[in-house]
Amino acid sequence: MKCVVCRGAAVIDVRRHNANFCGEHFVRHCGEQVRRAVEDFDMLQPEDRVLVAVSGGKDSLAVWDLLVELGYQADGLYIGLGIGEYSETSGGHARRFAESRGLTLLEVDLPGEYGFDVPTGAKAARRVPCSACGLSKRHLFDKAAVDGGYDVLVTGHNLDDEAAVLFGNTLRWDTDYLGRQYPVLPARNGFPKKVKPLVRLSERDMAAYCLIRGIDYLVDECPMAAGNRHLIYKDLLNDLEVRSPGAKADFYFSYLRNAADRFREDRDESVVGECSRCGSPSQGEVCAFCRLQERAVPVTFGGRT
Ligand code: Q46
Ligand code: ZN
Ligand code: ZN
Repeated sequence: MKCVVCRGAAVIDVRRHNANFCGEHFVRHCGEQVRRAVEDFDMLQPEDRVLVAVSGGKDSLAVWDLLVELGYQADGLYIGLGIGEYSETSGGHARRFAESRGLTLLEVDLPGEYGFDVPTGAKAARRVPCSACGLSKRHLFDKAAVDGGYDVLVTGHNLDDEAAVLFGNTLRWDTDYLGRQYPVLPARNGFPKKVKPLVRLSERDMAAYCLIRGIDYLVDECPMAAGNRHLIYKDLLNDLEVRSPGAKADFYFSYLRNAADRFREDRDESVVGECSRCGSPSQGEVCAFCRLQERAVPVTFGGRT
C-alpha cells in the first residue's frame, strides 16, 4: 500500500477518496479537508477568536489541533459534567493536551458551579442523561462563548456524527431539527455563531489523525451513552459504508446541497427574550437550563421539591 502523494509506505486507506496516505500526507489531507469545510461553508475568518468545545475525546482535540495548525487563534473550553471517573479522566486528557501545546483551556465545573451533576440532573428532570447533558453543555458553551467575546464556537462533530443525526431526523421526518442541521449556525438572538469544521472527516480519520499526531485522547465511551439511538444509527451507516464506500458522505452532503434549504424555512425564528434568572436567551420566562437546575437543586430556588 503506497501513499498517493509521495509513493512512500502508506499507513491508512481512505476508501471514500479512493486514496492511501503516509502519516505526513494524511495529516495534510485532514488539514485540507478542514480548510475546504471552513471555506465552503464560510465558517471562520482569519482574525476570528475561536472557542473550541473540548471533551478530551479524539474529535474535539483533533479539531483544536487542526485549527491551531491552520493558524487560527483558538482557545478550548472543557466542562466537568460530574459523570464519575469518566469526567475525571476526560478532564485530564484535555488539560494535558492544552499544556503540551501551550494553549489556553477554560474550564467550567457543572457540580462545582451550578450544584448538580448530569446523573442527578437527568433523574430530577426525568430526562435521559444525554438530554440533560446536551442541554447543559449547549447552555454553558453558548454562555462561555458570548461572555468571553469569542466570534465563533467550534464543536468536533464529524461526518459520522452528522450523518447519524441526519438519519435519525429523517426517520422521524423531524422538520424542525432538519432545519437546524447545518454545519454553520449564524449568531442570532444572543446565541454565538457555531461551526463544525470536521464534517468532511470521519471518526476513523480522527482516530488515525490523533495517533499520528501523538494526541493522547480518552478512548472510553461515556458510560451514560449506552442505549443511545445515535449509536445504533452510526452502526447502520457503518454497515452501509462497508458495502458502498462514500454512501455516508453522499447522504449528508446531498442533503445539504439538495434539501437543507427547504427545511430551513420551517425554523422557528420567533423573537427570543431573556431568562429572568441567568439572562441567557430564552423563549420562556426561565430558560431550560435554569429549569433543569431548579429541579436538580431545589434548595437554591427556595426549597421546592
Ligand atoms: S457526555 Fe453527555 Fe455525551 Fe455522556 S451523557 Fe450523553 S451527551 S454520552 S457526547
Ligand atoms: Zn506521503
Ligand atoms: Zn437561565
